Amino acid sequence: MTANGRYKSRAPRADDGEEKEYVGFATLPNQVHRKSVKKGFDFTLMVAGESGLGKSTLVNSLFLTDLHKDRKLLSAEERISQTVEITKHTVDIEEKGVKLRLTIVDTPGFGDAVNNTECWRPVTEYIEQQFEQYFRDESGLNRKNIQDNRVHCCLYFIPPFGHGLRPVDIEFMKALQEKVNVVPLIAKADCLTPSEIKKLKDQLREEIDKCGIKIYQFPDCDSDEDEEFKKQDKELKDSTPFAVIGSNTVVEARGQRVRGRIYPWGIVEVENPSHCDFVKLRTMLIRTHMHDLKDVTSDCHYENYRAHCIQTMTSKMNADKRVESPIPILPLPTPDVETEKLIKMKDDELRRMQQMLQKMQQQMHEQEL
Ligand SMILES: Nc1nc2c(ncn2[C@@H]2O[C@H](COP(=O)(O)OP(=O)(O)O)[C@@H](O)[C@H]2O)c(=O)[nH]1
Ligand SMILES: [Mg+2]
Repeated sequence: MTANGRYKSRAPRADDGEEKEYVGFATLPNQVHRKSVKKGFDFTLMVAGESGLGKSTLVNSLFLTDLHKDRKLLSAEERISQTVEITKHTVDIEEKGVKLRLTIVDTPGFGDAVNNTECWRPVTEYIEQQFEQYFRDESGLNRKNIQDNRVHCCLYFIPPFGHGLRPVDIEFMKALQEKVNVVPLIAKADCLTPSEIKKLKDQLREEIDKCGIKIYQFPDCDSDEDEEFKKQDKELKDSTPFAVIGSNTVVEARGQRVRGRIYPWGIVEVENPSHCDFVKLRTMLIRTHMHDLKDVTSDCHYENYRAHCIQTMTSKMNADKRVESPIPILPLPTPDVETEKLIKMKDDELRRMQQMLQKMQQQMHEQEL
């Protein structure tokens, strides 16, 4: 655990030689308690941004699996009618005896619709639904076996063509920032030269700061860490927002088979650190910061949601109490079946909420002791 209370683990040295064959989450046990190893890990990664920026391609490249092979192609009409349709793919992967249940939440993206006002809403709603489900499960009876579907990280894709953030990017990230760890990325970095990438990164960092967008902050490095680790950490922080390239094709480069894109003038390699920050992103997500991303999700984003829920429930109950009238009410006409059903549902809901609240208060009380 670091001084600021967040766990971390070490990224492998460049000479580990594992990068090619493994995704790399076998190092996860270093990040968390060994007890979790048997149970496995849940991690949910979301991608968001304009359509066509390479989101689906990148997640495929990240986890060496074709998550979208079953995807059916939509006709032009279907695509126009759908503004944002969220799809969820779960893969169970096992590496060196370590199980990872990885969920990718792909948002086909905005930009297809003429009007992009509030295009972020389905995405934030999705995130909140997962919180809601978790909140219900947590207050239920089977608290030991909760499946954690909360979104731990959202990669937000920024187009490489513009000159910085567009109003829609600012709005989108701001809508997400209190609910999820936002990691901005420069998409399709092969469209830019190294100096253009540097310029765009500087500009984006400045704009993110100026607009008050709260992106995921890498935890501080402890002062007693060795120099090599500090260097690695600084490099990671200096590379943000990561410039990435995705590809689903394996090509031959320098006598090796690698993921890349072939152009008339040469090959762009996804996993070549001098071509883009793909490896840095994958290392960050899987090897070094997965646990911190989960921690921040649970301790900040979910806690905010939970506190808000409890507050709403308390005020609703107080309001209901006040409405109870001391004056005897005249007998009402017999309600029809539908109305009776509705009243019963409302009653049940209220009872559930009261039970939940009591349980929460008891838990809070226990924690305080
Ligand atoms: N030049 C370039 N093209 C890419 C990259 N990643 C994906 N593409 C291409 O961009 C198109 C859209 O990709 P897709 O992953 O479906 O984008 P999505 O709509 O954001 O999910 C496809 O033709 C991809 O081959 C990249 O890094 N660079
Ligand atoms: Mg897509």
